[in-house]
Amino acid sequence: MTEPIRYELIKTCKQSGARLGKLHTPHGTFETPMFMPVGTLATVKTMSPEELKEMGAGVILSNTYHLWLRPGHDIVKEAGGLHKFMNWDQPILTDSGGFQVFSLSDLRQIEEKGVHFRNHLSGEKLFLSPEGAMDIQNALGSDIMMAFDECPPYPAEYDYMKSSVERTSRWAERCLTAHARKDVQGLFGIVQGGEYEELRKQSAQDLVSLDFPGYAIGGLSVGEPKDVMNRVLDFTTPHLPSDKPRYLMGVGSPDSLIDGAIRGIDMFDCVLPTRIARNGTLMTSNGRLVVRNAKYARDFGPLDENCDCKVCRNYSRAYIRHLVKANETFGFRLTTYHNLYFLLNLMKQVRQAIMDDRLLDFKEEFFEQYGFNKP
Ligand code: PRF
Ligand code: ZN
Repeated sequence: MTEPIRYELIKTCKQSGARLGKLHTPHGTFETPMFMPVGTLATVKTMSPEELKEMGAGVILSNTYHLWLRPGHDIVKEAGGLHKFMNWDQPILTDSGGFQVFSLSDLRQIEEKGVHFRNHLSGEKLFLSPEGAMDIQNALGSDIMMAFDECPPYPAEYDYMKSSVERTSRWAERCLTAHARKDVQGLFGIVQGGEYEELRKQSAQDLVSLDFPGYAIGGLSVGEPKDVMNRVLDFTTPHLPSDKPRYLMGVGSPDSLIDGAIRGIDMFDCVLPTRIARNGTLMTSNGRLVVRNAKYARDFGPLDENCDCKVCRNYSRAYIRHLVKANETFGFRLTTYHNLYFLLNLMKQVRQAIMDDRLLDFKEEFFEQYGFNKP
């Protein structure tokens, strides 16, 4: 049987240790490190698949939990799978629903078998298990499926975290057993363990012994300080095999993308660029810009003078400010397009810096201009 997912390591940055690679999937190949735009409900909010391709998005993420609730994975399957349903013929990764159950629903109750919780829309009682999450993702037909895990809050007690990690490992094994389309969909394991070195090591070793085609690092970007996240990455990645991709879940701020790449991360996703775009906040080479601000009312320059995206080439801050303030849909399309382009372009620069063995220098330059080095 040929493996549906194959990671190709191209080179390691001599200055930082970051990895330049390619991930081959049944719907094509993308370069890594890569940022994956989030299309929760089978759409990257306000963007068409054509626009996503045009801006260089090579892979998108969607969500098991949301598509299960609406329109229902049976309907997506009947359409011919998620790629056909949404007219996106490139790679798709689906998150398992584990994290969404914990972040969106209330009244959840965790058992060995799975999680009982209430639908965040209707209040209806639901149950999701490792087997259920595999069944839904098999129906969606994503290229990369994620194991059903528990993402405990930060901070969590050591003893709770230990039992949670052990359960997440047992769930990962059940996911592998339940996964019914191993020839056409890859399944990634998710390392948990919070801030505890011993538990991260245990979690990584448990999952690596199950031999997944890729590994995610979950349970980060849940409110911990940045140096905690960097430290966890530093002591976790050495336990992951270098011939498999590593995916840092739910991380999308420019500084964390660079810090993650430096620590050997290959894939990232986050709602941040698309979510802040819809309230008028832009990522620019000079830091965040809140375009609703009165000082932009007569600013006829581009959102970012260093950006060559079609928004920055054609529309002004004053115009976009007007649209966003008037709640015009087109304004949100423009801000979303620019923010996604900005992060995809940042990752392109990161890949080039790895190629040139200068990612630490690039970080210094980028942080300086973005304003992270300011007191
Ligand atoms: N697990 C899953 N999805 C996730 C996370 C996780 O821990 C996170 C953590 N920030 C984001 N998305 N399944
Ligand atoms: Zn732009």
